[in-house]
Amino acid sequence: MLVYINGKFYEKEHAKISVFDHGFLYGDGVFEGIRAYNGRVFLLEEHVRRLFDSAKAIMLDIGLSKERIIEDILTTIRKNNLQEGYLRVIVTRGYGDLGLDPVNCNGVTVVIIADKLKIYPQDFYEKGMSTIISSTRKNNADTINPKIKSLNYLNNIFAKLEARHAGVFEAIMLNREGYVCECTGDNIFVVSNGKIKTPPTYLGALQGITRDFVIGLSKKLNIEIREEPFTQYEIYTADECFLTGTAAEVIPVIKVDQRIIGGGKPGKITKQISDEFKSTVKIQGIEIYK
Ligand code: PXG
Repeated sequence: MLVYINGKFYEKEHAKISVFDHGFLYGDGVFEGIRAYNGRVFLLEEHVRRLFDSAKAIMLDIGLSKERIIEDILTTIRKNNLQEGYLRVIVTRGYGDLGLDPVNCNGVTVVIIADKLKIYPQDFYEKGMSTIISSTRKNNADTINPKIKSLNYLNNIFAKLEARHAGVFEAIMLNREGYVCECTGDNIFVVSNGKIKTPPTYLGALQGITRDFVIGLSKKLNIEIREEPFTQYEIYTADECFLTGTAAEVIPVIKVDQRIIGGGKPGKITKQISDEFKSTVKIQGIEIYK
């Protein structure tokens, strides 16, 4: 495997960055997870746009154009001969000293990794997965805004630990007011009376690229979809629930805090969205080997 670090490629065992990198010392950086299917990179421009927005929000100058990063991402996949895979782009404030002050950093570190990632067992996609509602609340949007895809994931990791201790793989997170926001690494949707709802991101959620794509798919399929605040009650009493994410894709949820959702089976609308998603990803995206 060849890993990109600041414009050069290194074998996996030699792909290393300094322990003085502020991404490592302070989580001072941003990242993206991107997917390639069938020789195409899915929604690459959207991911790169969000990467630049996250960087701008933390006052980090990536020092490369969007076009350059897109080219470097494609080169990384080509060098690894992949048709399918998961890409991780990481940009940190770079090498500095042990002080917190970003002024002492020497520039940015840009890393691109092309690998495989499977976060949930295949079984979950067919039978649905169980989740819990975490007692860890989302970071408030006026602190580290969850819209920034930053390297500070501790909050989400607390909730993930809670999920694993409860014997499940994912946890739903609420904001301080008790509104449903998202999961540790996925956005959330509920279906009631044939209508889909997902929380508005201003409540404290990442503007998921898959989330936005699924909103578009629902409109295309003429299924009513709304961005609307709701509480855990609307999840417990929903007909269907599903999660979306670059790694997770579209995954049905059939149990939350021991409450069975719908009939305990992936719902009809979830299946419709998931099928449409699977067929679209194969034909849409920037061709890697043209
Ligand atoms: N919310 C959060 C907090 C995320 O980190 C999503 C939603 C889904 O967004 P996209 O744009 O991918 O549709 C994410 C992204 C993992 C893992 O190992 C998950 C993400 C990122 C990195 C690792 O589960 N999720």
